[in-house]
Amino acid sequence: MTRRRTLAVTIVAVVLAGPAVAQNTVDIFDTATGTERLGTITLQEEAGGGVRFTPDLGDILPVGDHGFHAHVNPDCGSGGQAAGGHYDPANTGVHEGPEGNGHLGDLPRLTSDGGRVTTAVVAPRLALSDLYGRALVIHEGGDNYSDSPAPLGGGGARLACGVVATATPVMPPAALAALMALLLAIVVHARRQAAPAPNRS
Ligand SMILES: [Cu+2]
Repeated sequence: MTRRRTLAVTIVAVVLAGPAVAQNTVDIFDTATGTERLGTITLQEEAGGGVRFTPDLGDILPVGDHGFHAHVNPDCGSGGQAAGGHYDPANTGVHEGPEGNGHLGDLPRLTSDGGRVTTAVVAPRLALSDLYGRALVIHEGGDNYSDSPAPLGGGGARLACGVVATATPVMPPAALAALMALLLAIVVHARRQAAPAPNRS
């Protein structure tokens, strides 16, 4: 195979493998014990912007809506209180829900029918990188996306919590292999170019 052909095949492989899709799976724990794992929430960046949260949680949440937010600190200790307040990098100081202009950490409510909680929700204003090094908190009550009549949507106690690791976005193995091959091809090409060309005088 010629060098040009190798390079072309490699580029096609990279394109076919697709862009690196950032994804992260967060273990969610009962704040009462801090150690009982209740399931997971998988985070995935949406192609058009925003982050999709796909829960896979046991029947631990009472039937109904539950406030769900990104809190500032990557710490679920002290019954979830160590997570601190809602993630609010612009210091808006207001709770307006996922579509509003308040806390960036205001996520869509999760809903439990008493069985497993598996319905995904999408927070349109977030990027996955906003969530690294934060905590996801699920509250006992619902969330009216307002500070009235109760602050922070009125969700009350912090039932469940999980820390989003500070991690590098995952690149699919196929894309990683293709990228390595491309880099190798570029290095080989550059070395051959650098070699003295015969009969050039
Ligand atoms: Cu919260």
